[in-house]
Amino acid sequence: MMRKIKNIAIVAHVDHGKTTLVDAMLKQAGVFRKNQEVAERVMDSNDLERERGITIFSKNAAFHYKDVKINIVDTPGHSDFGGEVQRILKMVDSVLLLVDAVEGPMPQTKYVLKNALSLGLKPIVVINKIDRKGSRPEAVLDMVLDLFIELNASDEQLDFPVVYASAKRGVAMHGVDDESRDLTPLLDTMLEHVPDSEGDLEHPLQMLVSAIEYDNYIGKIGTGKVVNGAVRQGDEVLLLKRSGDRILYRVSRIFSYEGLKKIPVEEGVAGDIVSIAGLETVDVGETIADRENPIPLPLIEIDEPTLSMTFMVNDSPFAGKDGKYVTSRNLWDRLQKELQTNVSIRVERTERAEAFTVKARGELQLAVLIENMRREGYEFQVSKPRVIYRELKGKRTEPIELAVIDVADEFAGVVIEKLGVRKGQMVNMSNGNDGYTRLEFKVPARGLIGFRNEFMTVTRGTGILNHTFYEYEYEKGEIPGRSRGVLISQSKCKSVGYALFNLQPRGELFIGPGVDTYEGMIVGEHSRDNDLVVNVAKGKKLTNTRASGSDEAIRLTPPREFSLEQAMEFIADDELLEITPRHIRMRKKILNAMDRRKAANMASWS
Ligand SMILES: Nc1nc2c(ncn2[C@@H]2O[C@H](COP(=O)(O)OP(=O)(O)OP(=O)(O)O)[C@@H](O)[C@H]2O)c(=O)[nH]1
Ligand SMILES: [Mg+2]
Repeated sequence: MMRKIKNIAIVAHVDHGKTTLVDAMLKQAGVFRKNQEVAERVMDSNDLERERGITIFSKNAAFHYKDVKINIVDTPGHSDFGGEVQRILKMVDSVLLLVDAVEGPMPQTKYVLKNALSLGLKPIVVINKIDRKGSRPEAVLDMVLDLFIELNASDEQLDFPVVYASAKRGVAMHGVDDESRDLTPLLDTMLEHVPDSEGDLEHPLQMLVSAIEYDNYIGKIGTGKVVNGAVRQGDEVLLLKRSGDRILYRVSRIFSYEGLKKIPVEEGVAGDIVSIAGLETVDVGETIADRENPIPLPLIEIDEPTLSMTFMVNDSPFAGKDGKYVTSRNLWDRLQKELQTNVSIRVERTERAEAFTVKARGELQLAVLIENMRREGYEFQVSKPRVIYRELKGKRTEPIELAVIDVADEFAGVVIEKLGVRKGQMVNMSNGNDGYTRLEFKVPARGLIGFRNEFMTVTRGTGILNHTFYEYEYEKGEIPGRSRGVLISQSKCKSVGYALFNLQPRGELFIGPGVDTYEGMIVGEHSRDNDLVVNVAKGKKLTNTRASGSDEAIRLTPPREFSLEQAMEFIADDELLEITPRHIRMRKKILNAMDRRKAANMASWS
């Protein structure tokens, strides 16, 4: 007899507890051996995921509950990866919509719910983190209901089951005040409400590829749901490409999911989620079909990128000091390799042989690529990210984001003012709990680049800013860039504490003593709006041979540190980020001060 299968994705805003809930399910379903050491958030297995504490790639797992095989897909909550969630939804029969019992629905909750509803899925709502201080499950449930209504849910969809949970404690219940020791109420709700994944076994094979990965030994692997029919190892199948091409391949391996593992199997049958190797050119959204009777499934649309950045060979005076891969050929090949598995980015050549354009859905997506590359030993430079404009009826349109902001009441005014300058339009304002105000804005993506630093300053680090792509609209007019200039090193030298001390009144420094700098390298932010060239090595008259930087007499303010994303947002159009395995430096595009002045003059004449 065929086993029943149910395919479910967990979707939510970032950090609402998806991966933690999958942990708890797998544990309680007996996927791990007794006493086995299991890392927290075991599905976040990638290095960057563990460091950042967020999910970047969606992942499959499977467990058995009361004779049903449940394929569960953990998805990323950050808005840059929304496109991935959109694709994953095509391989499941229902979703668990998680909502944080304190925060309530957030921009990405809306995005994933909108997509799930439009595919006709009937979500199960899970109000999570009810153990948190400030938890307000009833109010949050009301907000979720409003969201369903706003998104035009059908009557059937509106009639959603609700489960309350603490993923962290591994408990779930039907009523907020019910006693519970485990996730049984949630699992039972899943069995009852998620339709069985059925397909027609007699029908010719149709499998929709929703995700791809690359394995060094077996090559490209496509993962997705077998919608109809069956596929066996060694079968010849037709790959129906997005381009319309049809290519014959032999299936070399098939895997099904058990726990966290991919298990080699002889065949994949209708209803199950499987991974298939042997189709060298397989891509997301394409159909793997029967060779005699190929019938394509509807293609999966892929969101167009909204942000672009130039990646170029490192030509700073320190080029080649720590990188293993430094040539334009290395850079191009690595970017091409990225395209193999990352469907939402684009890579283009530019008129310069050593520079390439990389387009993506957001800054985090670009930052993840950059971070991975520097870990692999690449050295290169990138420009400030720019939004991608589009034409509509002969006029320019630009990407608009929907931003949701939670701030203490006293900061609401200044945040509204700052976003006004950035052409933000307030669409909603409401009082949350505990003296917090929630503000909702439609704001050009262009206006948000670089805003986070400022936002953190004006809210003294207490504000929460979330945003997600909303739509393209006609261009909103000029938005001012960085309001201050930078401090620039005048020559190749090692910084000296005494010199830095004397520079402190000029602005905020980004380096401490003993740092190698070069002419044109940015070492701080000027307190005025113009750039200033400074000498970071000007020592006191050396009367004895005291080591630089160890002067006890001077007190240096700790330098401002930047994360990669902060640095990407900070730089201006005439500046670059130099990325090496060991350093991230900011620099002027034109390193020499005289040359910069000449270039500026030329620009003002033309
Ligand atoms: N108090 C409390 N904390 C929770 C609960 N569930 C998750 N968390 C915490 O919330 C944080 C985020 O949890 P994750 O499971 O990584 O959230 P996620 O939805 O997978 O996040 P992304 O994949 O990045 O979108 C972690 O610090 C968890 O420990 C819960 O039920 N109660
Ligand atoms: Mg996660």
